[in-house]
Amino acid sequence: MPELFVAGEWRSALAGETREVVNPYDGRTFTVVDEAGAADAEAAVLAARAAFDAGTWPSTPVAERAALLERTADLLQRDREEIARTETLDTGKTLAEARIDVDDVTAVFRYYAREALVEVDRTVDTGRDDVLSRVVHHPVGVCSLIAPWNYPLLQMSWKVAPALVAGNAVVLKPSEVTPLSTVHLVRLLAEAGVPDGVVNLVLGGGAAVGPTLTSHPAVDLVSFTGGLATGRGILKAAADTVKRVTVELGGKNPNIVFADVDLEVAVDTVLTGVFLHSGQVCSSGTRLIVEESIADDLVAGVVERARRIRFGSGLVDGVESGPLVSAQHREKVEAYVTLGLEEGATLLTGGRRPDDPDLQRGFFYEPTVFDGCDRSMRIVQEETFGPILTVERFRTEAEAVALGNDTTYGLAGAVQTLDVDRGDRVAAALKHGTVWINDFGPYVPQAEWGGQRMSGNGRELGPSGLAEYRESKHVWRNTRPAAPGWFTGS
Ligand code: TXE
Repeated sequence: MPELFVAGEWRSALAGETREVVNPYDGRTFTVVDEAGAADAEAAVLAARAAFDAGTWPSTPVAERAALLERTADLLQRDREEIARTETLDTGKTLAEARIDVDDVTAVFRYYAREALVEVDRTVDTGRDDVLSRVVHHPVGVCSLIAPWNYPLLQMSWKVAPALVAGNAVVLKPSEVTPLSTVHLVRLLAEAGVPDGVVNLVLGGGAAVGPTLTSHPAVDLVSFTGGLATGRGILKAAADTVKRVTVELGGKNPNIVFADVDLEVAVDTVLTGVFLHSGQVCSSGTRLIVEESIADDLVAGVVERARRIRFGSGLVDGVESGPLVSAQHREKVEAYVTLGLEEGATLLTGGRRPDDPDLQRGFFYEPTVFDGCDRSMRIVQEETFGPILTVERFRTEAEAVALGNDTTYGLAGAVQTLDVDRGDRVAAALKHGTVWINDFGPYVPQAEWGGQRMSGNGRELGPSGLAEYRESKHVWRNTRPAAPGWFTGS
């Protein structure tokens, strides 16, 4: 069955092109998918435009649109194992993580099914008894939803669930590296009864289909999650037609640890924060900022645990970490390790591919810890998106906060301390879109997610994540029309 979905029809690419999808565990091609080009992207955009302008979806009662999300959530759970397996094959993550992803995606669909029913239209008191004034909301229109490869289905769900329930028509563009779970999702949306043209899917390289999705005049909104350089290009591409744009561009996230913590808990929190999914997480806790008096002990604990992380196929029980997503991405991570060494950081562990003969075909990389880092280093400032922890030390709370904010990014950060007041003070001072106190990583669909500064614009999740997909309109009704009488001509 072909994998592009346009105007309610599964199609092959117009130019007949295909792409091999590689399993990062063994470097083997495990399936081939259709590869869209610019003409397919244009067809998808026009199908969405037609569905939005002439179709019934934008005016369908919100309760019916919410019901479609609920049905999709049920179908996601029906196919949970199959989708999780697909995600593991495609990304290399463990099946346990992939199952959690499917459950989180389901929760996002259910959350927006409920949240959409919350009344946001309102009556305005103008101070005049001859006027009825209301602020009402409409869907924005045609939305291009562009997702990355680290959480393919999860990040797409943060976009597609609110976009649909708000009444928009969408074009989905998953990463060319990990397209399969999104194909499955679109099949489920079709099965759940989404009208033709309301959901369209193009697979393909960003350079080939991206410009159409981000600059076509028929597109009203672009929501993008991915790298900073690509995000900048998208903001420019969307500027000519002044589209609404939301971008989530990753981070360089500090994990600040004070000396009063329980050391074992802190070691585990730091380890999970940075090495989960091999650090391929936009909110990964890649920057350890630790109080000097416990730094040696904490770092020694992290190094010891990092060396024991069990690698392998994500499909095998007991495996704790998979490979990096692609050969190309591993090269990027390796280049950062080389840079770290050149910059004078001290390599405590990792910094290499594992020796295990069973792992040689895949894109594995050992968890890496660099001590002796400082904020002038690029390894401390730039997003490596790999299993690399840098260690900086501090003496005072003010110094810790200054270090935590010394980044051009602002996606997430954390503070570990048993002093409640200090936890609150540091959380208040950190300029990041999410701050965890005594934790690292959790999120819920009800709470906004997004970046400050160069981590991006706009928010996903929570009520704000729905508001992105709604236009507001002020409707002023004069109930006793009378001549304004402004110009008398005399
Ligand atoms: O991402 P890209 P890449 C970071 C991470 C990583 C770097 C590059 O540091 O090493 O970004 O990763 C589509 N118009 N993050 O190259 O290119 C592309 O096809 C429209 C952070 O894989 O940003 C894919 O669907 N779309 C991050 C999506 O953009 C374009 C998650 C993301 O790809 C396009 C992943 C274009 N011109 C990587 N070019 C996070 N914030 O979580 C590409 N795309």
